[in-house]
Amino acid sequence: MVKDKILVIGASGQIGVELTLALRKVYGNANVVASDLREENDLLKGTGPYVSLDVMNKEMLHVQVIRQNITQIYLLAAILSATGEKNPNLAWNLNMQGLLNVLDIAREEQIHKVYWPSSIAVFGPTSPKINCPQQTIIEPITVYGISKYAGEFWCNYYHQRYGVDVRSLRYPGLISYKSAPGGGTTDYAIEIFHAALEEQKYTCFLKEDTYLPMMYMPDAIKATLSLMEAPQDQITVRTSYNVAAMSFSPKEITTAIQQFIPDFTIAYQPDYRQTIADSWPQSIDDTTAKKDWNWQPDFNLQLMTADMIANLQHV
Ligand code: NAD
Ligand code: AKB
Repeated sequence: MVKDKILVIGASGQIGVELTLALRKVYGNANVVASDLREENDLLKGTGPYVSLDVMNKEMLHVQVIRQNITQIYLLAAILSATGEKNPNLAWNLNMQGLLNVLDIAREEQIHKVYWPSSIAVFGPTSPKINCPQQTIIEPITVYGISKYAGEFWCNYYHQRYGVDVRSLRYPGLISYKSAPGGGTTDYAIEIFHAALEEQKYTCFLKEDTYLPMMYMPDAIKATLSLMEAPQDQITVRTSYNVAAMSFSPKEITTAIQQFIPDFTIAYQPDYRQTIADSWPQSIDDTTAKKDWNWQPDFNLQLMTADMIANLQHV
């Protein structure tokens, strides 16, 4: 049996750091090559191989895939929703061309599996707000959402036409304490913890009653590994799976944090990100993921808040 060798692209980012460490636990440190445009994240240093790589440089990417005998690729390099609205062309180019480069190389080199995340940002103002279904009206209004929607259909195309085993999840906003978020609309749900612990006050860029789907990073890692380990015949969605864990507003997370930090206060100063948040669903229906590969989250708002505060207090 051929031993799997994994390339993680965008490994120094919010998800990349934790996913690389989790993959190294499963596949062995030497078998998971971390790569990024920026320098190696401190948490990855000394835990396994690292290469500097630009996913836009297809030739360089191809060379690395051959040189390192790569059999699986996890593509995490992207520009997220808030940064994407500031530079739509850059976001479109990276989010699309990066994916097409990976899919082409996967086809040519017969890579066993590819992972590429989509987002709840594929949905737009005309999608159902509550328990947004797997298949529904999808009319995104951000360049990030448009790139995710197009990307989902490229994944489906490469699977149908060339047999590439590419799998995907529509992550909600991800909350983590290990690595910093990278320019999303849901970043407030991470900033709020740092501000609560450091200054006991926070000014939120979304309104108090803005509900969004969210997930704690350990659940996101669990979902990713479960999806990638599932037998091929259990994967019925080749665009991207809805996954859900919790949904809350800035007001609700403030109340949850006040259980631990009673003096914590919040103020609201909504900016351009409010329009983005208002275009997304408030909650997600993930019945198909539950049915196909037994998806089940472990963390709700209360458990996530307790774990975030406990871990950040020890940093
Ligand atoms: P991030 O911005 O924290 O990390 C992305 C990484 O990609 C960065 O380290 C960056 O240096 C790297 N990168 C950028 N351009 C590159 C290039 N040309 N070549 C190689 N590397 C490059 O993002 P993240 O939050 O870790 O998101 C990872 C993926 O998950 C993205 O596709 C994102 O859309 C998706 N996602 C994230 C969230 C979330 O809440 N974090 C939610 C839904 C979907
Ligand atoms: C963002 O806010 O852009 C991301 C996402 C939900 O895709 N966190």
